[in-house]
Amino acid sequence: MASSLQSLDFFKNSYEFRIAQLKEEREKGIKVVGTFCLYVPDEIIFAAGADRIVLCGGRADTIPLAEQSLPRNICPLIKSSFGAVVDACCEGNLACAHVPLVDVAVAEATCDGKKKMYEILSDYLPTYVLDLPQKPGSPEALEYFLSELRKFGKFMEGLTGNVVSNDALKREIRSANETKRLLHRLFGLRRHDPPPIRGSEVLQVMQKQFFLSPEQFRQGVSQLCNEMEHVTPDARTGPRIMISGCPMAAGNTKVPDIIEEKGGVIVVEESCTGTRSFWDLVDEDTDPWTALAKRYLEIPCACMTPNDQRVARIVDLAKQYEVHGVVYYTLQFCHAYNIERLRVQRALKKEKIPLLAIESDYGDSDREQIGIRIDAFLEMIA
Ligand code: BJ8
Repeated sequence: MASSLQSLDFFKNSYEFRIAQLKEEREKGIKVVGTFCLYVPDEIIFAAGADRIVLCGGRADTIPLAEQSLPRNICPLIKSSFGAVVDACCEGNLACAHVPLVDVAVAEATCDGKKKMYEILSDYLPTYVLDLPQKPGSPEALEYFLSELRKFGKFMEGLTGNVVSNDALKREIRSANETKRLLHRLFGLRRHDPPPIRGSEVLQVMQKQFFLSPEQFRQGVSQLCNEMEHVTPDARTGPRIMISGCPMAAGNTKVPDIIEEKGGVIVVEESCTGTRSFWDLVDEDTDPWTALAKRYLEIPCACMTPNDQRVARIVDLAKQYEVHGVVYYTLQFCHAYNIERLRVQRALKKEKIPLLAIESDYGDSDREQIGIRIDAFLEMIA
């Protein structure tokens, strides 16, 4: 489906210029960090004078190579991310052009699959693992995470030779908050009925959030918002849908595509390629390290326990965006999001908001079956 929003071309055509920019930076000696997760603060990376690029895999074609080393029955995001690195390092096929540009991968201790994959990844790529408290609400968690962030700051100083000063950190916090405010503007426009942009289009934008530089990303989002404020939206009359669950890394658009093909109108995503990345801002008026630690511990990721804030956020978003139903999306073998579904489902049931659970991988073999289930769901909630 061709979009009427011209500003989306900026994101579609951004790949080559961003890769060229990173190559140039490396030639000048600027270090580039690869990341896999929202818990790794960009603010610290940029404050150290480095750049960053996302390494999360959303493509199916890197999975067979990964399965030569990893079990088949683990999450496709883990396999795809790993396969892209191995491919680039060993086969020279460069399935992921990001990998050769990266000096170090900064990973994070989230789910078991990722943690164990990172151990093997370090055979191919220098890998630093940021530890995370698993009970973010406990009194000791903030202190521990603060010490982890400071350690990471020291690591970045060693990598780049630059000091991570409080001033630089505050500057990067303000910059990241500016991006978050812009995304609030974009998502605010989606509350309209009908919304001026499709969910699959927003996903393409959000997949570029940790690929482009902050300035480039803001430029694109700002142009897009300006255009959205003036276009007459295409008539979209189907049920308003929220997607909630696992992130959809670049290359993975299957479920939103099917929802829209079937006539659903996606108005918001509660995921790391949706609201989770930008909903909460970092306090700009306090010690920057503490402010970062507090904000990052608030990320409502299912790897944490308990994760009440996610359940509350989903209900709140469902009301704010006046959704008729929630498609709960789990990547195959992601136990954290899969198990947490029950609590989400119960909370939504109290509000009389129906939920459809979809568990899928990066293959196409279940497309038809997912289509049938989504069709039935949309019919039920229409
Ligand atoms: S903050 S959601 S990006 S950990 S890899 S947990 S899908 S089994 S990606 Fe994530 Fe950070 Fe949390 Fe977001 Fe499940 Fe797969 Fe693990 Fe995954």
